[in-house]
Amino acid sequence: AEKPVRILVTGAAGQIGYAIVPMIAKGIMLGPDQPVILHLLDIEPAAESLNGVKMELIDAAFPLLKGVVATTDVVEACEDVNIAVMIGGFPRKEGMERKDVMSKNVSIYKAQASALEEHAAAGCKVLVVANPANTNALILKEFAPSIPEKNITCLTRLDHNRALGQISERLNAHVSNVKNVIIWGNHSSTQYPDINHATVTTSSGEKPVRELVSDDHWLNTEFITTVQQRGAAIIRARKLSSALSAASAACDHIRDWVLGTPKGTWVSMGVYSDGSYGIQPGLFYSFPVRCEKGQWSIVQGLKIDEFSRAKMDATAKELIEEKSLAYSCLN
Ligand code: NAX
Repeated sequence: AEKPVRILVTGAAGQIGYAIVPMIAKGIMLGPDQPVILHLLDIEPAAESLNGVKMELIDAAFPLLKGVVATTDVVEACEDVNIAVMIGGFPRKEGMERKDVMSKNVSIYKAQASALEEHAAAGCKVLVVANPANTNALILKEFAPSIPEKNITCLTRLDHNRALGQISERLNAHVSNVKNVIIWGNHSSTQYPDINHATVTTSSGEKPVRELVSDDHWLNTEFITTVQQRGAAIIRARKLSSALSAASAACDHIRDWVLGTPKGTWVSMGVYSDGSYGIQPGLFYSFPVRCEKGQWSIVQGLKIDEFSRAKMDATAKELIEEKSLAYSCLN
């Protein structure tokens, strides 16, 4: 049997945490043959609830689950982990300034970066889910200099999957036949969902989305805003933010990163910009990536028209502002 992989989930007593831990324990993240040990971290006020999650994991008798560490001690949580899914963070509460929320998250991600750097297993892969996801990933990278930047990413796969879902609904096509949408930029309402390279497999072969959805106006307006605002629409409907779809997307993100993207397919991941597509290096920005042998690489050479360029730059600009806000919280 394979050696268990140790997976850290922070914010494990929260909504997304509660949705993702059974998925991981059932093999949805790393496949049906890979045993796992879950490391669950939350903060002291949630300790009892966290222990309840551990009890339920035991009660579910998952064959792949070889152990559960539930703790409020960040060092214990990070010990020897191979994968870290960072969901814990400080939520924005009514009446709070953006800077105050940023400042709380900067201090959380600074501390957790150091714990990961000192205690995680070599080669640990990190996925930041907690908002502001791109900027939390940047802070984590800054304060864990010995973790290669290639091993730190943030989640935009939920936005990517939402874009697939909207095209699928519009065309009445199965979602698994839709591929190669792109989410560019920040996981926020400035993100740019781009379908210019997306295709749908039909009975007569692979067709561009632009050709099948002949309504360019819809693609250039309502489609984009629906994806950008989907999180808010879920909150209005559920009175709670997205959880099962976020958990599922986080599993998709890690699975594709570790096991590879299917041939001819790319996915969106927030990664450290190397300047590709004219995006300022030193930002965590969502790009189209392919993964192979546990490594992602940015898909190169896609043609970018003027419409896309403007939207890609607008979301980069927001990330530059977030970055300076985050840095101002460090002093
Ligand atoms: P919840 O408030 O239900 O859960 C968050 C949990 O984190 C709580 O149990 C809290 O006690 C814990 N926590 C707080 N500080 C912590 C710390 N320092 N260490 C460990 N745990 C800590 O939020 P939930 O709905 O689960 O969302 C979690 C995060 O995901 C939020 O920041 C949210 O904004 C973000 N999201 C990101 C998405 C993405 O696509 N990147 C989509 C979904 C989600 O909105």
